[in-house]
Amino acid sequence: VLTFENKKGRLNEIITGLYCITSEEHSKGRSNIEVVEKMIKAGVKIIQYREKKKSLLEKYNECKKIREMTLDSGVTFIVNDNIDIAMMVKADGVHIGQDDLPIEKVRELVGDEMIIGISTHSPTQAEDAVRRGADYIGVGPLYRTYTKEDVCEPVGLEYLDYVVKNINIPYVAIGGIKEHNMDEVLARGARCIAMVTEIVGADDIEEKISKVKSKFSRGVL
Ligand code: TZP
Ligand code: MG
Repeated sequence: VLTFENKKGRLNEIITGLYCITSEEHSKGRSNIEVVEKMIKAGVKIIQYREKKKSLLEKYNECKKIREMTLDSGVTFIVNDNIDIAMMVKADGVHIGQDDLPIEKVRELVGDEMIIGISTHSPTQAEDAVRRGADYIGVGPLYRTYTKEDVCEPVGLEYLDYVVKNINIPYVAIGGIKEHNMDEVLARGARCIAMVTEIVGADDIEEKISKVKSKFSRGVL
């Protein structure tokens, strides 16, 4: 099982392939835990816990469980929003947004070993994230998405092009990406793609992951 220490040295390898994100409200009656179980079974290598509808205690308990599951299977585990929970369950990383605490302050809290990812929507935000010490950035939403409560307009694929060309930390493309449009994202140079509803809302999660997986070159996942 990998530890934080060797993960940070392998970020390029870790932020690769399909990056799965939870959302119980889009999971067709399945629990986050059930969904994560299926993701792991299907061979997903990085999972983010993102849950906007539950109490801190519920989220903490689910993250504790998912930390156990991901450690057992060597899957990288990132917690969205809650730095406190990420630290308490010893997640591999935390994912924050533009309106969260400054990256430098988050770094002070979590230490050098934890992965910090931040969502970005423009070249300025990407450059800023790199300067402030983010380990990877989210790039999007590339397409229209209804998953985020505060629906943000698509940033356009040109922003992805900018990142591919100019940003030298790992990045994950996100927002409205599906099995049917992911080829376009890969063709523009993305190596890591995040999906929420395409995976958690699939009738057969494992079958969907296997189809998506086959679209990544070399079948990496
Ligand atoms: N950040 C930017 S878009 C998005 C997040 C969390 C939601 C993506 O969800 P989906 O279902 O993959 O479009
Ligand atoms: Mg957030």
